[in-house]
Amino acid sequence: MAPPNSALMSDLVSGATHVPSQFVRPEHDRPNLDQVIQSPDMSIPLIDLQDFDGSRRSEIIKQIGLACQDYGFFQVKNHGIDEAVIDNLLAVAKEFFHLPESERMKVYSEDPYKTIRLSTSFNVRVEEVSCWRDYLRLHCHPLEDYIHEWPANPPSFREDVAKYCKKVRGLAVRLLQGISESLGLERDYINKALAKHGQHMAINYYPPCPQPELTYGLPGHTDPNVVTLLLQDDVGGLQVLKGGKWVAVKPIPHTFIFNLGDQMQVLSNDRYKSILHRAVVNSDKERISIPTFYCPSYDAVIKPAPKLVDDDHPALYRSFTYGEFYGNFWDKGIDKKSGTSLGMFKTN
Ligand SMILES: O=C(O)CCC(=O)C(=O)O
Repeated sequence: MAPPNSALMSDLVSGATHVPSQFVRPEHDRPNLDQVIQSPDMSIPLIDLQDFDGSRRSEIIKQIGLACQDYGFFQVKNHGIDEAVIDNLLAVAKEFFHLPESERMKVYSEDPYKTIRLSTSFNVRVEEVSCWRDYLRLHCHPLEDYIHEWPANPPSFREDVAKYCKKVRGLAVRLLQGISESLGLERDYINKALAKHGQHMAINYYPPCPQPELTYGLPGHTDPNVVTLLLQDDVGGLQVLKGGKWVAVKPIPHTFIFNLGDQMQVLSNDRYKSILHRAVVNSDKERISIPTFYCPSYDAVIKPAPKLVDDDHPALYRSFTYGEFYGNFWDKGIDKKSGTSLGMFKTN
């Protein structure tokens, strides 16, 4: 075992045969893994983006609209991002988490407002039970403002991550156009509502866990941003709440999982919802997942799209800046969230 003063959970629990008490969830808040729906037929829709910018656009927009309405989650294939870009990112991410502790700790911080930081759990400053996760969080847009802060080790880290970030940003912008159209809004309505845009990435590292039924990689939460594009390796662990039941999302290589965040719920005036999801761990294998949180810039004013507000559909949220929302999200901590963090922004 590593010395008990290791800040990162992967160092603290290395070689552990039991889950240390700070990671054990109270009995009413455990994953109940035997009740999770594992059937691929019950999982989230898989949308083929082939010819999205051509002959299949209206068909795909219909599929996106249905998936947003019924699930808040979907997967995409034929998205146009090269497999090598994805494989290189997953490889360099794993390499980073296998560096010696002293090397990784160079970017450690518990301050959620830092634009680059390696940390552990969710927000160690406010939570009572820890999550079985370490994570590296990077701001990625505009790239030239942040890339110099990123780890210089592994040597290809900056190049591999930057290539991926640029491609994923392109995909996010295209999908946001599709979502705008699915809501009957102008194609660029949502992209314009995000002002200068923000893009954050987390590289989540979940080591194997001797007692996965006692803890979470991440407990149920919604994402604070507008949309998330999640890349996961081949291990699996993401579960999505559907009809009151947790449904496992089996990894499909080189696809992305796309989910709506709290800002989309506001912009769409609740036509689309931000859905609870969680990450569970397993006893055999380490797991990497890499969400890209696509977001408004902090100064963007978020409110329901005027076209989606009328006498029958009054505005359900007041206007607020994303900066106001985001500070509240981190300060609350993930355990205290029941559903979204949107309560204080509702009109009644
Ligand atoms: O690891 C996963 O599959 C989910 C990650 C996630 O929900 C997050 O980082 O917010």
